[in-house]
Amino acid sequence: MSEADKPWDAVVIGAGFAGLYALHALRARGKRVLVLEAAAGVGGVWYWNRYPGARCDVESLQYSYSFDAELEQQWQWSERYASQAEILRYIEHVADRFDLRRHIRLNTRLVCATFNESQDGWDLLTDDGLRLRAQHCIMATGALSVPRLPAIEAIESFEGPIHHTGAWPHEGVDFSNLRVGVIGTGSSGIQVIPQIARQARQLTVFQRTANFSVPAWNRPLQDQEQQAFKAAYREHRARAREVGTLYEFTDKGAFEVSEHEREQEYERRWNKGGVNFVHAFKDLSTNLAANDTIADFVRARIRAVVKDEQVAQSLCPNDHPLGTKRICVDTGYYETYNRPNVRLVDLKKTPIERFGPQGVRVAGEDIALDALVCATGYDALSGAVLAIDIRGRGGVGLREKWAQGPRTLLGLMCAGFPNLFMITGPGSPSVLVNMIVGIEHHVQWISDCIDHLQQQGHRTIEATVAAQDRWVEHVNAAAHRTLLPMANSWFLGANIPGKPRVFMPYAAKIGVYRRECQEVADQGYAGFILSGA
Ligand code: N01
Repeated sequence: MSEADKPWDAVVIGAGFAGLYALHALRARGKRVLVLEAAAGVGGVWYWNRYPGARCDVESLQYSYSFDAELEQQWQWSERYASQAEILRYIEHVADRFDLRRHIRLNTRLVCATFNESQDGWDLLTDDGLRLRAQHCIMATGALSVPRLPAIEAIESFEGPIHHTGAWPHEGVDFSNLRVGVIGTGSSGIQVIPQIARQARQLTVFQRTANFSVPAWNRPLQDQEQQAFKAAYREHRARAREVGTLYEFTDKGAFEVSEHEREQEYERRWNKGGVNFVHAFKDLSTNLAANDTIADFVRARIRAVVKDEQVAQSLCPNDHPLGTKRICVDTGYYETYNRPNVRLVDLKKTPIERFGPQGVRVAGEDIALDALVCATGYDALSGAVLAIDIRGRGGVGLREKWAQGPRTLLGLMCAGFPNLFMITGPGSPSVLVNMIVGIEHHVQWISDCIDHLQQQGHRTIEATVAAQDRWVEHVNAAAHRTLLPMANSWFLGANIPGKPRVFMPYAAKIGVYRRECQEVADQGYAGFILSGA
């Protein structure tokens, strides 16, 4: 067999933060690795999400790789929260700096992966007919990478352009002088709405569920603060491996302080900005009465900003506790509704009846639109993996195995699918923590595991059904100790009609989870079968 025909030690699917680091880490350990990426460039979600206002709500100094001390010292972030363009520049820099591009095949979508039982490896087929064999297949496909358009009556008959925030045209979109509709008020909608409002002649926002949003107070990073943070990077990174993101955590419950102190604390955090706000008291995510106090604070803020009382009322979330849907972070979101060219349509009161060529009909009124923006989210967490026809032992499909919701061991592997790893898969903390912290942990665990298999002369590793069942129960129990399952969120698959409702991320501190993963490895991969000398 020529070198070219040799199976890859690993084929990684996706060239976002996860795929790039997996390539780097495995290659550094002497493995033959190839990355397949459907897009024409690296970057994953940061390649696709080019909508105006797109930026990360984890502070830039934390939302970055920790694996290379020189990289983290040398890269200069310009703002407290990095824009999509800056994050993409960083990812491209990483791809060049570590010479990753020569092992990335762009414009290549994996369509089918079949476990070959006689070879103990994966046979892969791409959309352009390329066939590959890999001993290990690593899904770095992202938690929020399958955009979802809304299923609204006759939407296809609309004659204007329809843009999804998660697949934004690279050349940008000029909304000047247009009548624009935006459907969706999650993190993407809340970021894009103020930007479009500044350009469009008329903006109509179609809101199904009001979300809680806190101000970002984004600003340029001062050299001094950047240097100070970088001087303590090792300590910061170590702490992030325990807690995910470096928020100000507290041991105090919301009712252990007076009402006045509680309000002052909310006020202080609101004025600092960002997701830190939701960590004001330790019981806000577990005690509904405590949660009501912070939710009331935000509702009062909305009423104070939005001048039209009815609009303010519609913007006040009232059907889920704060934080049970991903909290949004905004710049001037609520203020946007005071603009004369912005209108809110509350779909709870007046649902969309149907689209037509020129716009949309709502409660008997035709609203003319020149362009439509769908900030309608993703088939989250399991969607990207299930988009590939994956067949494990006996030709059984993953879609069949996950028909009642995703089942994994540690969010890393799935029984019946040997040597198939997922980075930040369902059943791991994934989207509940700083994604890059979760990604780096998984890549290291997977790399150690593959090394271990090779050193011990094993060809396969596979989760046992019993261990997987225990893990699924454990993940479910962790979610139910919190208020998280109370919202119809994408964490639960509730945004996709017909998707089984299972709380997918593991709601434990990442430090706890890391120790659980380490214990499994230390016990010779307890709960997994290692076989095939
Ligand atoms: O998507 P979403 P997103 N008719 O699913 C509405 C990350 N992110 O792209 O709530 C009308 O949250 C839907 O309504 P409802 C972050 O983790 C981060 O905004 O289902 N409306 C909802 O309002 C985030 O959580 C950043 O009732 C419809 C919206 O569309 C995740 O990505 C920035 C509808 C979808 O909200 C996803 O955020 C952006 C319909 N048929 C994203 N279907 C930052 O770091 C859906 N909706 C800042």
